Amino acid sequence: ATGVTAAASAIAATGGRLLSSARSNVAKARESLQLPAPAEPAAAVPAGVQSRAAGVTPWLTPNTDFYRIDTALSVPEINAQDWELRIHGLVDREIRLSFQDLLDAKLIESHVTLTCVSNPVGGNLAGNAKWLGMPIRDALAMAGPKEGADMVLSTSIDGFSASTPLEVLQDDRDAMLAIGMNGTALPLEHGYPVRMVVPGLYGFVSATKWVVDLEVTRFADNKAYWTQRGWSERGPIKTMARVEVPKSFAKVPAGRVAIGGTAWAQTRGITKVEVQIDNGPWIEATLAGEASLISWRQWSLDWEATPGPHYIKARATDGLGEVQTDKRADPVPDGASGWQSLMVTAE
Ligand SMILES: Nc1nc2c(c(=O)[nH]1)N[C@H]1C(S)=C(S)[C@@H](COP(=O)(O)O)O[C@H]1N2
Ligand SMILES: [Mo]
Repeated sequence: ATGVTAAASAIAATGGRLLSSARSNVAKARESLQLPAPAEPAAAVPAGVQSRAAGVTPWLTPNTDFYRIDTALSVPEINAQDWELRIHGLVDREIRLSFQDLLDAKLIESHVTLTCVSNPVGGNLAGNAKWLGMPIRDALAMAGPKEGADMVLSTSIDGFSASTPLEVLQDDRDAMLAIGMNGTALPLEHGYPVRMVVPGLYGFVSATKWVVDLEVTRFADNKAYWTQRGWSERGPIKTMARVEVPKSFAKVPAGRVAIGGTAWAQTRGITKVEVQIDNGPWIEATLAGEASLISWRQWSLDWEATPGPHYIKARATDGLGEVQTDKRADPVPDGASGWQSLMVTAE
């Protein structure tokens, strides 16, 4: 038994060394990677997308500040030369795409806000970046999905999987096999060399990092990683208004106080944000500029604070006219809901 243990740990040690030298090579290759220009550049971002309230998160999230959520104990290290995406299942012909195939494809670029289903109301598991990639619909068209398929199960090199409705990957919403993030190759921890980005769906059902396999299948036949663990099989993003300034329990000077934050309802867009002070009437906030329906929208409101404690609530209305629900729900199984509510003291 001792011999077996020793042999096993010797293999583990060698594996560890190989892994760490490969790691630095992958990181180096990533840094020297030249991204191609998109055939379809991102729409210009209009002026004024940033909230006028000081202290609100930047409209474009820098890669280093982008939230990270995954099950990976160590970040997968994939050599772009070795990377391959297999597309199979209910398709006319199974295909394999190399990284070079992606570099040679007609790439699109788009600002998309990613959101995690685990984000509590008011939380910061959301980020907005400019992504560069190959439209997933183009890759799927090469394989030819068969009649009756309604889902694509995407799997990462480390065994995570996500179930995404096939129609969402075929419509015009810019779902992509992304290779670039804010003008650089994907950071290793955000899925290098290739990840999925699907506007409008929470990450757990769409945003597979280090993606290596797309199986065209049916919801009735396959369950993704988190669905097997009690989460929903589908995950459209819920409309959410977040208050970022002032902070909960902050002390603010009495007088004019700037309230501000970010709201999102990807694919539907945000048409209104309202703020309620001390259970008074709902007051319409000033919306910052809108870049698109698939990235978040910021807002601000000037408020005359009288001395004492105050309660602030916020809610958003989406592009379909739906007011954000006040019904509280936990993140499990398909995303938190309810209005954010905070207390501040003016003095
Ligand atoms: N391979 C892999 N991809 C993954 C996950 C994961 O655990 N493993 N988590 C998903 C979840 S839950 C989210 S919210 C997004 C987060 O992407 P980010 O870390 O780039 O922000 O990645 C998705 N893709
Ligand atoms: Mo997530």
